[in-house]
Amino acid sequence: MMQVEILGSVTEFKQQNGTLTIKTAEAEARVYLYSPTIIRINISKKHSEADTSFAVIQQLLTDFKLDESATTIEINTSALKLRINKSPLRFNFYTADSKPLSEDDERFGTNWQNERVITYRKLYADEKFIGLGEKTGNLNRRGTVYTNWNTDAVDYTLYSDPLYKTFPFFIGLHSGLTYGLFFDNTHKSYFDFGATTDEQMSWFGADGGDMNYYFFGAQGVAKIIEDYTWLTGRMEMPPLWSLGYQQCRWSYMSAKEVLDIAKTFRKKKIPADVMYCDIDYMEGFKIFTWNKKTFPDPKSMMDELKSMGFRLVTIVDPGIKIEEDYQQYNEGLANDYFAKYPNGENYTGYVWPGRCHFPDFFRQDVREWWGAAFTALTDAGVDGFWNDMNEPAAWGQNMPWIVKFGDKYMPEVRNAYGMEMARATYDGTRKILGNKRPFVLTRAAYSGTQRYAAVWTGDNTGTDEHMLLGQRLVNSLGITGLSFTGVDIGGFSGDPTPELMVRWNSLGTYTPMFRNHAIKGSKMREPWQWDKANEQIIKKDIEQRYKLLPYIYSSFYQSHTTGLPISRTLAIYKPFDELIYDTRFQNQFMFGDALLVAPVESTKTTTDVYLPKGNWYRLSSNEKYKGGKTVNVPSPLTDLPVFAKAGAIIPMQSVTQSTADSGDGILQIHIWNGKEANEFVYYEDDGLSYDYENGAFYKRTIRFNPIKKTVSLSAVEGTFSSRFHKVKFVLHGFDRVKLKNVLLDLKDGEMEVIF
Ligand code: MIG
Repeated sequence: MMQVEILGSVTEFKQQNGTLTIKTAEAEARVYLYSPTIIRINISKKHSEADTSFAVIQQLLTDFKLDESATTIEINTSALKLRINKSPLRFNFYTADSKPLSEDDERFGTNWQNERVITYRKLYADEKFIGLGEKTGNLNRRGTVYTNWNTDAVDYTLYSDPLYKTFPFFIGLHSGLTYGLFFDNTHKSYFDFGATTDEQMSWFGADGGDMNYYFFGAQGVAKIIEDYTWLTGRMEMPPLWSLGYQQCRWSYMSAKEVLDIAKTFRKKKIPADVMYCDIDYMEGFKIFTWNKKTFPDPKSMMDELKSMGFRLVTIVDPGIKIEEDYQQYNEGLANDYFAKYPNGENYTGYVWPGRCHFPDFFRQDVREWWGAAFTALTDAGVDGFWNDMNEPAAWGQNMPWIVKFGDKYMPEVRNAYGMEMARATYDGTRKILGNKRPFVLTRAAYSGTQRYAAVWTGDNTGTDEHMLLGQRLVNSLGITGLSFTGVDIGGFSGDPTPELMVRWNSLGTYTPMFRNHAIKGSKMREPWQWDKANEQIIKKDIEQRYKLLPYIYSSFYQSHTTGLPISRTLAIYKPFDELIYDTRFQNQFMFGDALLVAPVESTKTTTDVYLPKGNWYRLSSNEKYKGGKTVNVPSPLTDLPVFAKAGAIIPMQSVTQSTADSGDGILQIHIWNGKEANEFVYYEDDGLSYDYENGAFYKRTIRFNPIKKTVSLSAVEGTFSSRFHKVKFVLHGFDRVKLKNVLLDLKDGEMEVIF
């Protein structure tokens, strides 16, 4: 019979070295403070000696004050109150002025069923939940259950769970208050947001490990994301080229085909930056090899691509083919680098190359070995690395649970395997490329993966519903610290209609990673495969992406410094506005600070959009809308509904053919009329190197002041010289302005113009 143990009364407690230790007959709880808004609780029957985390990169504070009474122990910070009830041991969080944020269920709190550990929490009547990253379903997760178990979710549906990634982090919203909770546990884990409890409780737990969670008490969704990404890390500045248009396919079968596609982009003057090689560039799917027949001279292919301003991203899978003369196999075998059964035999599973062993990415020496092998690709000039199949996937899905990674069994750390592969890839290629930024893309991930890689949402399908779902996945990934995200534009499986392809590309303009990809055997997907008229619309969408790059790059800088995502669910701004959770509007998002995007099916030529309070301008027409209500707007295929917020400041440029193209040197600063002053941090650097870490950036604040009727640029910070030498102010929605399309020299000192 299952052994159930519920936390009972405190028998003793002590505070030492920043740790409050509390004992009961069942377990030991440890409480740590990370900041005034972040408290960690770790409850375990048997604490492991090494307190390690894949996700967390911050240290605890060594000192905090306790207030004790006969029945409670309290930790009070400037922002947060943790009241610990002694009998039985329960953990209840409040704001500093004692408003409940999140409380244990009095009856069950934290408990165990054998190794499984669960915490039951009180559910508030108006409580909503957002988060968990890449999860299907609605923006508001109330009333649903989810499992985290990284899975190769081939042909996933609108309801599939789990998918590829694990982010055990959610934000709760109730009574006008916000809190966050990160359950840092890589075992198979579960979240129930009040689905099964007669509206009494929410709960979360895992098949094993500790009840180890971080509680975030900051007020405001954006603040909680800032805290969560402070704890688990933020993305680096991406290579600028990875923000351009990316053309992928399973597979471009030869160097000739890759080059032909790249040439066609240039011939047709459709901007693009990135080509991809999927698994067929390899010799028999052997990682770190090139097929000698179809890719006879990778270096000269790369030279030609580079001369056209293209970069290449190549795929790598974890499975290492068992084949005698294959270097990776031999080295892995000789050095014992593969995942094993407990008797020491290497685990064998089937994937693309046939029988394979799997690197044990949990070991530092294995990660270094893997990372160093990328010279096979970088020597030719590749600087983008796509990590697929790292859930890990093997035909038939699960590896036997008795396989070991490092000193752990598969079920204990499965959810972090993909992250550790991405880490190995990132660390290795960063080292090889010297001062150049690698681009790493991964399918599986765990909290914190944003430090190493961008992610995409795997094998979606070419339907309108999947396009909308994809947007929710991207928006939700943004809540969990993953800012650099994308979906297969057009849908991986199934052939989209031309209309859907067009619409999806226009949404791609406003997706952090703009990448077109499709399954083997599907209709070709490049922009010119959809008839002349459609090609022109797609071209315009891609051009729009390139015009917006100064704004997008600055938004990535914002994410790099604050953790705020690029694509932001409206729940970040208006968490207590009921309408944003309405299933008609839940896919809408802010793209950066200034733009509201309303994804809409390809079949609809008009659509309802919810515009939050304030004034808005349709980006395509400058038509003005009063917010705080739903509006019905035209949504023809040529014009995705996108709105600039009143007062918006958006730096743009003229169309370029790639990010390697230096353009016309004119920075356009677009401003939409508004009653309130606004500012935007403009950021630029070389887009390629790590010199920005040593001050080689170009940063200035753009200010709009409607009272003084001025637009100004603060003096330049940083040592980098902008690639722009002129500035043009473009004003939208103003009745009469003096300043009209004046071209000024871009000076480093403070600049101010009156309009
Ligand atoms: O078993 O490399 O999600 O993007 O094109 C399929 C081939 C393996 C799955 C990836 C997809 C990729 C495909 N891969």
